[in-house]
Amino acid sequence: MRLTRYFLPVLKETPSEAQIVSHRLMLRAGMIKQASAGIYSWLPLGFKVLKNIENIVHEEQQKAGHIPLLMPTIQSADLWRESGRYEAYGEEMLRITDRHDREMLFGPTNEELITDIFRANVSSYKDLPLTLYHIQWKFRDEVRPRFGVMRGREFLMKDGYNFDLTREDALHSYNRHLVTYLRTYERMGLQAIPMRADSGPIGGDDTHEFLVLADTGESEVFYDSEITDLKFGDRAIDYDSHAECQGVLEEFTSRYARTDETHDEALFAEIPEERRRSARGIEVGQIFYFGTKYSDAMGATVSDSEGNRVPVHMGSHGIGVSRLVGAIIEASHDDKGIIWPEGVTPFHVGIVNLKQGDGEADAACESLYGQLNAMGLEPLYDDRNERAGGKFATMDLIGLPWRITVGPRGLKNGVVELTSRRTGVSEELTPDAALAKIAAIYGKAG
Ligand code: 5CA
Repeated sequence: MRLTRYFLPVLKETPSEAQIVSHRLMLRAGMIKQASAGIYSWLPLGFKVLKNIENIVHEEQQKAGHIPLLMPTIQSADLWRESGRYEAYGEEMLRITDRHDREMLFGPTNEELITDIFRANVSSYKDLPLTLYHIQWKFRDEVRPRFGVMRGREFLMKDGYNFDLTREDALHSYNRHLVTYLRTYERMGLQAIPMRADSGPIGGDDTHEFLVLADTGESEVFYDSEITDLKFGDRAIDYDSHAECQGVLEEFTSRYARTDETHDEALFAEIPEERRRSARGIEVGQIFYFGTKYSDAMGATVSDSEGNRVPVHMGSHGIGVSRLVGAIIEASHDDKGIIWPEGVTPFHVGIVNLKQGDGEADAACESLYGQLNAMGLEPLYDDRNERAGGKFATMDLIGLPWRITVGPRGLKNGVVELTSRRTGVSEELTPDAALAKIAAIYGKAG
């Protein structure tokens, strides 16, 4: 993409309404625009990051055998009456009436809708296990929408639902989701710690929230510092193996880590003092096992191997897709702007032409731009007639992890400059060597 042909409305001034750094940077970098309280338009740069996050979520879910579908945003109130949640959900639910006076709602979550799909189509234990998920907009009429996309009213969520014959199988589904979540967050450059939490309006006893530690987080958390040394990494996992998934759950949840809702001072005191930590965290996901709560209420049964009708065991599992954009920025920025992890960056590399209109500089930039595109990478070429300082400031603000700077002086010696946004370290390299290095970073053939 050439910057002169893109739509990147960066702001020079720091917006006064934004209280936390991710909100400020998302507005300044032209990623979002508020449409009304807690509701945002995703401008091109923000939309690209959102899509990258969605793609990682899709890939990791499908590796575990979970099946994507798409349910609507608007749901019928009748289904929610069946589960008993229509009244119980309270003020957070946006209730709508259509022209025939039928009561509808903008879905805050989808347990009812998915259970209805299940009961209409599945009737035998032979069709289990089954996990269906989607990535869809939700609406929760939060009392205090704030911090930009972190606590929105309209927000994008991945929500997945498992259907199993037995409690044991459903707990395996729970564990399997935990593994997929660890992998998903790590691919986004995040450490998200599973913590024992409270299940709230979704219900059930088994639930973990995934928290990214950050001073601006809305949750208060307590944990054993040893937990921050754990990494899933690129180890192989057999998602069908109950023992392997259970092993990962034990590894990642056996140390003390709880949100304030379930915090237990006495247990916490048993950890050696130097390892006790209290901090703040951003909740980027939550997994639930709630057994037969919805299948009992809504009659979602299957026949077991002896022909008896039994209610299915279920759980639901959510990732805050739009919140993650803010969470990643909270975890990765400096005073100049955003620093995107390679896994989610909106463009792989920026090209800065120090002297637009100089024949050699223009030709070198065009050549780099063409070759990067040919490799299947997306460069952002700053081809504006701007001062170098302005171009650097824009690149630093929007946070591309790598920048190639091209100027007549370097070209005389046959070199360009390759700079890491994270470390600030620059190297002088031939254009070919710079391309080879970028190709290697992103796993492309140079
Ligand atoms: N049905 C279950 C799981 S599918 C569910 O709704 N879980 S949840 O309530 O925990 O939401 C899942 C994730 O969505 C949360 O962990 C959080 O990351 C994100 N989320 C929840 N509310 C908001 C909000 N108001 N703004 C942005 N993200 C949110």
